[in-house]
Amino acid sequence: MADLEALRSRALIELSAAGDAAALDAWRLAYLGRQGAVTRVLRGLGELPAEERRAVGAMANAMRADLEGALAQRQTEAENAAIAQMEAGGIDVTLPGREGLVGRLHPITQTLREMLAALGAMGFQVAEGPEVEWEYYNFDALRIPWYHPSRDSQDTFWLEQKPESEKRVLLRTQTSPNQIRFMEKNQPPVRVAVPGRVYRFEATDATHEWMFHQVELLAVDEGISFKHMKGTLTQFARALFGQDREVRFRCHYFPFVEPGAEVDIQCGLCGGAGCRSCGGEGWLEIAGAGMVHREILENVGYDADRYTGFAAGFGVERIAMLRHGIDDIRNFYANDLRFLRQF
Ligand code: YSA
Repeated sequence: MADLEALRSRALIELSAAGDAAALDAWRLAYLGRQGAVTRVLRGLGELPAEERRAVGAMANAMRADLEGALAQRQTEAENAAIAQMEAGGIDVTLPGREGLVGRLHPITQTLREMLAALGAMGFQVAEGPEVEWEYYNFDALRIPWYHPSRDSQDTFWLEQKPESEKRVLLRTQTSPNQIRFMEKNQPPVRVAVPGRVYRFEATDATHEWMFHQVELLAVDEGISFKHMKGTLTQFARALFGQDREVRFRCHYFPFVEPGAEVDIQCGLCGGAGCRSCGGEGWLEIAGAGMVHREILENVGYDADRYTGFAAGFGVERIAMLRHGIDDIRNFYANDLRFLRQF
């Protein structure tokens, strides 16, 4: 019993010296833990003669209860001291904690991925091409020579070059140069989708940005006709907008296709009746498309008597706007978290 008394006073002295949570926990393990000194005494009670066991047992149990109480009190004191120290250092511990910021995919990245997933399911592989492009691939190889009026519709960011350089470099105005790049390196059959940023030196408004994204589609094989193009593009549009949405094709001129078309989707807000969002038209343009011009197939070395193909270029921002009911394209790149957090 004298040993117990000595153990108790040693434990209390050490407890009063333990100043922080870590030291208090070490003390708890040393005395009250499974291998702690007090626990060992209690476990050894069975070895004592019966007449001593009762008195020593009562004393040891009382000691354990006292030490547990003393520990709880010291823990509260240590916590209060830690809080006081933080407050003295200018930290207000009553403020609610800060919520961690969780990142998310930009709505254009989300839309782009959904478009590529739908195209992947239809058998298109994905390829990429450079944003800084030769004038040749962006224009000339697509039958748009320097004097061609359709260059005007794609005002261009030209890159500064040394005066002696003969070949001019630009920021691509469309993803169509990748039709040429892909066909130069691959033989038919071709089914490829090329996503990417494009740049046009034009004033921005609710539906026009100077930097936006396109997804280019190209399919070349034996026997491909306009009906394959209509079927594929209609199925793709319905995968994005729902099976009930009407898709229409309007004649349009692009120098690198013959015949060419623009692809419209029925306005989801008015169902085709005409409203503010579709400019009263009832339809919204989502892509340019057409049958790849024979000369283009020949220039990349394909046998144009054997192979035919179709191509299309979709505007990703316009598709994201239609899917989410967004009325101004500039929202995507204003970096306003209130807008971006909605997706
Ligand atoms: C046409 C025929 C093909 O066989 C293949 C592709 C094409 C598309 C062609 N290369 C092209 O760029 N046509 S386009 O100038 O009409 O743009 C295609 C789509 O990009 C448009 O339907 C529109 O959705 C989007 N777009 C065009 N200018 C934009 C824009 N999106 C945002 N801001 C702009 N300034």
